Amino acid sequence: MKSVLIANRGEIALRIVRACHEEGLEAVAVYSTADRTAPYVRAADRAVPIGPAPAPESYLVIDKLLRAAAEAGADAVHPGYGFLAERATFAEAVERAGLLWIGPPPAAIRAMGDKTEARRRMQAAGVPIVPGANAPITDPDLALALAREIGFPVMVKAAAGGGGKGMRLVRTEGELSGALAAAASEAGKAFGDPAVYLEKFIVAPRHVEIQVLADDERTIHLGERECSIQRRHQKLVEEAPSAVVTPMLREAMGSAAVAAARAVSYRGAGTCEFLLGADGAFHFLEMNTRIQVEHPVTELVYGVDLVREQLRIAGGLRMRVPAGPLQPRGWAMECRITSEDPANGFLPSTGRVEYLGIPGGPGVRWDAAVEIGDDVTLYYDSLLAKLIVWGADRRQAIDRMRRALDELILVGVGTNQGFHRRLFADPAFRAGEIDIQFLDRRTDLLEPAADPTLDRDFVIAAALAEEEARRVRRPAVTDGTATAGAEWARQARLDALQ
Ligand code: MV4
Repeated sequence: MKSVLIANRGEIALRIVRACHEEGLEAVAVYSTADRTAPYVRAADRAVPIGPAPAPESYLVIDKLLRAAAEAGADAVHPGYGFLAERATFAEAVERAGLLWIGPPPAAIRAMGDKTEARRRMQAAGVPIVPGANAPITDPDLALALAREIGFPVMVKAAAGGGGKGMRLVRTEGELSGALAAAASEAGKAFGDPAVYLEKFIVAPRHVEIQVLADDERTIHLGERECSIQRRHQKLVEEAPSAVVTPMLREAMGSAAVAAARAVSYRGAGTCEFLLGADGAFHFLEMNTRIQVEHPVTELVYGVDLVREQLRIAGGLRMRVPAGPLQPRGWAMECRITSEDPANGFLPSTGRVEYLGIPGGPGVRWDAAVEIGDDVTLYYDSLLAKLIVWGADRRQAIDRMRRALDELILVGVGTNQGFHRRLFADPAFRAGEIDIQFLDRRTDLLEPAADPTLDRDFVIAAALAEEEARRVRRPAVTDGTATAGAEWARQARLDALQ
């Protein structure tokens, strides 16, 4: 392996470019017209245009990606997350083209993508699953009999699902047949497969997931990530370790995740999602067969570069993780900074990043998709950046995140920065009293609040934008606005491309 085509964009594409360079590999970016001047494109050694902004005409077109790999002489493909990362057909097409697939075997992707097959395989491997059906259910009478057996409330889920689509909560017998029909119809539309099945509904659990890593010799786990702070199935904050996972529970969940990975002959990096009940019982939900957005918090507490290990494993090398039991060191937390403004009902906001003040200092990592002058559009997901901190313990990580959130200045696009500030100041969150319903209870944290720092930020931003204009060796900005500074920065990059 000498050259890696990155079939993705944004912060994860830049993350992969950096890992390639540390491994001595060439990085090939692909970009749509909307991403021509993006940071990940400039960081790559080569960049190949793959078409217009809409992802179905660029980042999701397998032929274009394979042609770009051939054109650039790449010999491997890293899919990142989202887009085509969990499409077994893409992995197979990559391998058929004679390229190395930097991901799990296509058969493992396929087995975990079918939720009832995954349940059967997990049960056979001794992985605790949520009580329920292990095959799709069509007959409402059989469904009722099963629901009575496992006890209400139950959940109807799409067999081809994941991430919350085609899911219905059923509290009473009378609601069951309607929910089966509704979920099947939604699943048919969303996944092209109307098959649904039943599970017992777990009340107010935490979402705790285990990172696994497998090479040709070993399958290991790198502990848990706590991902309960989410809204409408979009994670907003993740941390490692979890405040409620003891070393004993970590080993129990870790062993289950390793058994899950072995059961499908897994290779590379993957994640087993579990629901962790208030009683300490845990249940396998699904396995994500890709690198995840929140992988940095695991990297910081285990001292492992997960993307470099993915590259090594795909190249047939052994992972560089010491043998023997590993312990998390300290505490890491991540805030997803998105272009979703609570002041605007959490609708995706657009605009130009007029000024960006990036948090720094000890223990702070900034994995970003955007920089000053970039336009935020509605073509892709709303993730602008991940603000990640490490501290010696949870309290110090929280203090550091609050300091970093105070340093962050992002002018021009509405973001959820204010929400993160309120969350990290909240006594219940600080005490670790969270579960997947936390934000349903605490809608007060989602309310837009008058932010007294905003005016100050804007003044600072305008001044600093002028400095940015000077840094890129442009004539002095005369009107003193952030907009002008951003425009100079953007123009400087476009000029450099001529
Ligand atoms: C559940 C559940 C409770 N009981 N299954 C949501 C997304 C999909 N991956 C599975 N999901 C859930 N499955 C049973 N049997 C609650 C959820 C759930 C959830 C899970 C993880 C993180 C956030 C969540 C938010 C709402 C519901």
